[in-house]
Amino acid sequence: MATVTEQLIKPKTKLWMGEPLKRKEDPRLIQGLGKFVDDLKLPRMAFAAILRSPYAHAMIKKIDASKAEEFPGVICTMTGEEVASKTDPFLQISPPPANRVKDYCLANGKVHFVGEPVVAVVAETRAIAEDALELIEVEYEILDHVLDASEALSPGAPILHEEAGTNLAYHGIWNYGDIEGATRTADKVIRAALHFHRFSSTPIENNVVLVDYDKSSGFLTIYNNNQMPMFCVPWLSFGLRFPSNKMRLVTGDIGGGFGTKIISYPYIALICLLAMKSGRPVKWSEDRKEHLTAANHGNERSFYVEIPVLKDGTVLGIKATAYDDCGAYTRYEPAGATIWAQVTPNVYHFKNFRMDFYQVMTNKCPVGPNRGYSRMQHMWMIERSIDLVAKELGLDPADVRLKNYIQPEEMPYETPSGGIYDGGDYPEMLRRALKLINYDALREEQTAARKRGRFIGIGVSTVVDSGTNNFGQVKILTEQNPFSGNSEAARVSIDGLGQIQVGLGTVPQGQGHETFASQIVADELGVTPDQIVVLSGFDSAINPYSHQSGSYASRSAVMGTGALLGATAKIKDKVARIAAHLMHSKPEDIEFKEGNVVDRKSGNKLPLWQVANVAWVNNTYLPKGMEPGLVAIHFWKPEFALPDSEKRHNQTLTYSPQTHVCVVELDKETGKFKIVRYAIVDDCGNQINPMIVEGQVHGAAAHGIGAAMYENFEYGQDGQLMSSTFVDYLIPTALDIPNLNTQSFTTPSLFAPKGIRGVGEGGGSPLGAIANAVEDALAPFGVTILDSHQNPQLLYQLITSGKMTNSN
Ligand code: MCN
Repeated sequence: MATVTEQLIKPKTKLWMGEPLKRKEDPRLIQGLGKFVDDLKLPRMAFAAILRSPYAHAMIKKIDASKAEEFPGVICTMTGEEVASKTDPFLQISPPPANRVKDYCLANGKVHFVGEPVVAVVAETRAIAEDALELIEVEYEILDHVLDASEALSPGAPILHEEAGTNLAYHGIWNYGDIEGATRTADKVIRAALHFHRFSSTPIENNVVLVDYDKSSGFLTIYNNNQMPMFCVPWLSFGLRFPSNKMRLVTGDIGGGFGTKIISYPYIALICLLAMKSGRPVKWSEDRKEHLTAANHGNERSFYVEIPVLKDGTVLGIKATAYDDCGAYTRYEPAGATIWAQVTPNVYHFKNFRMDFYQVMTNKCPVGPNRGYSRMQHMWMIERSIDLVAKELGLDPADVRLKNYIQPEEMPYETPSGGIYDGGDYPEMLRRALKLINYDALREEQTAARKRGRFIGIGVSTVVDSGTNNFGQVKILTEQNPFSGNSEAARVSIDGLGQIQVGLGTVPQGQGHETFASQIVADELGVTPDQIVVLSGFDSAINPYSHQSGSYASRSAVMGTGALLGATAKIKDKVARIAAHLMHSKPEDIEFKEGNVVDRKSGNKLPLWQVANVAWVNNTYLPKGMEPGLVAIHFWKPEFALPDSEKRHNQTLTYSPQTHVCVVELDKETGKFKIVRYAIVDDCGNQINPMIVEGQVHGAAAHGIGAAMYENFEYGQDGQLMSSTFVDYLIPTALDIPNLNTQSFTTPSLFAPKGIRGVGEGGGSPLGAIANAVEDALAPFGVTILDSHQNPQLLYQLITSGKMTNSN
């Protein structure tokens, strides 16, 4: 092991940013040394289990938990009635009347979807708690239910929440340019009814909560795997009537989140109540069926689209009505009812745009953020529309894209809704992606193959995905919403031995934040990344944070870097002042190089650790009046504005394009298809760690491929979720993911620190590329793809029945 001094004098020959360093996290994770919440065992720990609604919509007439309470090993039970007497409904961010919805952590008087928590049991073991659930008698009066967003708005539809008096969560109109004029002057208007299906993310680790209530101090320590823990504190604090300054939130390693762990606050609140009631630390670990049935799904959305076009393929605009199904409670919604606007009009130039957006509650699992949250639905709709235009006009879909792309010289480009794209060269990305699959030769091969009865399809999709959202968007819903902008925190310290430690608020779930943070700080302090310890996980008692901290919205690389640069700048400023004092030079002449602080004029230098030693313990050498210590915290925020009266504002800081080209071969005898080639060109601006970026591009692609080909939450007429286990809810294995031919293309962000853009979500691009490829393969059959889920059974029916679309 190298001594501190040896480590610090390692020569730095290059910038660490941009190096494909192996991830610091991986040795621990691949050796099984990661610490997840479920690994924690506290003395006297008890276990919770949850009885859930078997019905989509029903009144709870009576609950008798007495037999469960008498069951040996059971400590206590809790019903919705008790919850309602001890807590307030969770804060709603919808406008009235939907904000009157009463959302408690257990159903109170009524259930609204299959899987809604009804009664909780705490017992000595998980098995006892689960067995005791079977002893609870609940009498229900079944009500009519509604599973479709449009139907839920029709007169006479069952109302889910009487207190709101409507199933409408939000309705808004976005209207820019002159879409009616565009429609009048168009050579053609193409119309389609498109449906984006319900799916979600399936992190390897489900939700887990462990709560320890210390009666003597009144502190609640909440161990959980929420990916935005400090954001949920206000919800918990108001709901539980519990002071936020007595809550400590701790996450360890998190086994993936992908958005689904943004809103687990009803469960967190429930376990807090159970810990307080039982006087014991209580742990609850969600099982897979619970996760699939009742955690949260992605937004399901139907679109009625009109696209006015010129004969040469110029898209003049898009007019659409959208019905978004947010399930039984709004929770994080209706944020998704505005967030799509971040990336409309995707990468295209059209200025005329009208969107009539309805978000509606139905008797299905509530939705929540899910990788590509609310934007991928829209970009899928736009990418499908572009292909419909090409088909209708007999043009090549790649040419239609090239004709309509925003051009690099127009950057920064302002979209109709006020988004300011921060750079990019979409035409060049497409050219590169097409080259990766040898597009021209492939088109010839396709024609020849068709003659031999082989059906090859090529699908292109270009998306621009937002990173670092502006929460000001929720002011569109109601100005009362008490949050806007975005912010992140970092702490950098150099201790008296010269050892560097970094704390971040970003709460990673596998994205490699320890690694990227080390690279950024190493460059600033003139040391090597292995000399920097970045705290893993998150602990509100230790890590710095803002209430917007967390890993979501592909923000951590940008926001984390902003905060890290601020904190290191403060540290460097102090080190420079101390060093200048010691070397009789000027702070502005001090440089950080190879573990030393160097006076660039005289060439004199001091090891960084010696300056740190003076800062902490040898402090009589400090400049007169200087505070000892070397610790700096910085809060960083982008300069975001609020929406204007027409909902215009820059909704996110970075806009990362990705172009995917998918080639499928489809078997007309079965409707099954396989991906035979897949190319991706991504641009996330300057990369901190290209290896992590490539991993993220692969991960997001796998996610989208799974969604397009396998994953689908299907409900039966009775409101039961039919795909509630991995037997029915298919997720791809590594073997199902084709070889991904990836290439990075870099145009630095014009606005973000160090020219970085987000990369973590990928924009759901495979959904568009695969739908377009399948339709292209089926061109000889005249089939139009109107659904985002490509189910071979339905495709086979289309081929054989002469029906022309796969819409439901
Ligand atoms: N990075 C980089 N250079 C850039 C941009 C990013 O090197 N220009 C690297 C950084 O190491 C960073 C990683 O890529 O840690 C992802 O960066 P970023 O796009 O900022 O995304 P976040 O770290 O904020 O992670 C959130 C994002 C989202 S929104 C989802 S959903 C998602 C995703 O990350 N969930 C994930 N990727 C995931 N990966 C894993 N393993 N697990 C999840 O739950």
